[in-house]
Amino acid sequence: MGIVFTRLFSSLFGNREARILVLGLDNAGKTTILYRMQMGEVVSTIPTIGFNVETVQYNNIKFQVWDLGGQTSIRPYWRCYFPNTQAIIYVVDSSDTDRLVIAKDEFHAILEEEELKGAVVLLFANKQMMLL
Ligand SMILES: Nc1nc2c(ncn2[C@@H]2O[C@H](COP(=O)(O)OP(=O)(O)O)[C@@H](O)[C@H]2O)c(=O)[nH]1
Ligand SMILES: [Mg+2]
Repeated sequence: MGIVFTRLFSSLFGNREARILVLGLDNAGKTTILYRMQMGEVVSTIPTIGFNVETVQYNNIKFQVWDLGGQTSIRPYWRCYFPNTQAIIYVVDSSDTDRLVIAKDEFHAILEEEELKGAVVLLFANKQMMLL
């Protein structure tokens, strides 16, 4: 999987600095996806802002992960991470039917962000096997 991503990302971004945000509700499977990509060490930090951010730097591409939902008060601080964002991977836990509406609302809120208007969006429906 790592090699596939390497080829894909190098063809997409070349040598430019780029950022990919991996977003979704807590428990959606974001951290698991990062580890599956095996692109390096996942570093977890809590900036003074107060939400947990996981980062993997892979060549010129920085993957940053955080959980959406919950505290609306910290929302303005997300914007620190928006500049230079080329892509958003939005992860939904398909089996978490109780929170699908919240996941949808958060997704729409992200799409409304002015600074993310030019970003490519991948919607990743995770844990679908659990629905069978
Ligand atoms: N069945 C199944 N469970 C998953 C999958 N991806 C993640 N999980 C589980 O879902 C839980 C939350 O995953 P995590 O990556 O920590 O979610 P995050 O909060 O979005 O970072 C963990 O118990 C994972 O083992 C998946 O594709 N299928
Ligand atoms: Mg996580």
